[in-house]
Amino acid sequence: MNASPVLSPFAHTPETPVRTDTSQTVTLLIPTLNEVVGMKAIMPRIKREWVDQIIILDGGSTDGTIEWARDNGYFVYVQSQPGIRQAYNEVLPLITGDILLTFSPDGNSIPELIPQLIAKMHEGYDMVIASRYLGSARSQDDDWLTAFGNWLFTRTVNLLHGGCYTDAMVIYRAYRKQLIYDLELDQDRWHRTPERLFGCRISWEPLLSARAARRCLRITEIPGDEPARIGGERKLRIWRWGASYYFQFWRDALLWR
Ligand SMILES: Nc1nc2c(ncn2[C@@H]2O[C@H](COP(=O)(O)OP(=O)(O)OP(=O)(O)O)[C@@H](O)[C@H]2O)c(=O)[nH]1
Ligand SMILES: [Mg+2]
Repeated sequence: MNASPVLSPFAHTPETPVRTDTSQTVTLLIPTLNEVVGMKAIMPRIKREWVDQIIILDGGSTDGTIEWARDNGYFVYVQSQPGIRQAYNEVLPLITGDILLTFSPDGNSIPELIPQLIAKMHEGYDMVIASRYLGSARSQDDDWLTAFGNWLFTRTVNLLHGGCYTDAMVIYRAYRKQLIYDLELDQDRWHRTPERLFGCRISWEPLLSARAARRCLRITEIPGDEPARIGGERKLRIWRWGASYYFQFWRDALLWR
């Protein structure tokens, strides 16, 4: 029996695209920081022909992640500055795809959803999110605090920036690379103050969600369970990152055009 399709909360917006354009190329970007256990389990499930380019973006792993990836034929870029946003910025010139698909190899992202994300992008969306909370999708990685935080931040983005997200925070998503420039995600000035205030380095997915909604871009979500992390250690610094993202949401609501 076929399950009925889960409609994205964005599905009824006037911007819903209908065309299918498969000419846009795709780069799969996989950030890693000591994730060799996850890499060994997850990477064999990714078919290389699904995408046009795969980049392993490493933060200086010392557990054999880099060696394993290179031995298995993956291109690895090792960042020189700490922080995941800094890593994204460094690797930008090497990204050849029109579409960027960010993926966590720690077991949290289900590889088999990659073709669905790409197919949705080819329908003409600017961003497609693999939501952990859409329909029957669930996170097995959440504890009560991250579950509450993800709910609160997603609600905040929806209220302040006019989004319809069920998951504004997840890394597992595809978007047009051009959005990085159009939404000024690559500009240090939008991240510097919260990073200094709260003493951390943040990523840019939450700001991308807020600004894409604010600009009324063509956004949709598909349901994507989040299995538990495999091996390695959590890098997320809940309080510092949370405070930084909250700061960004409110500042954007007041200042960002
Ligand atoms: N290159 C690089 N990768 C990083 C950095 N910090 C985290 N990552 C990797 O980014 C991927 C996504 O991390 P997240 O899922 O956001 O963080 P996490 O530590 O897994 O935390 P939870 O998923 O909440 O358990 C993982 O493969 C991490 O190893 C970094 O500074 N540089
Ligand atoms: Mg993770």
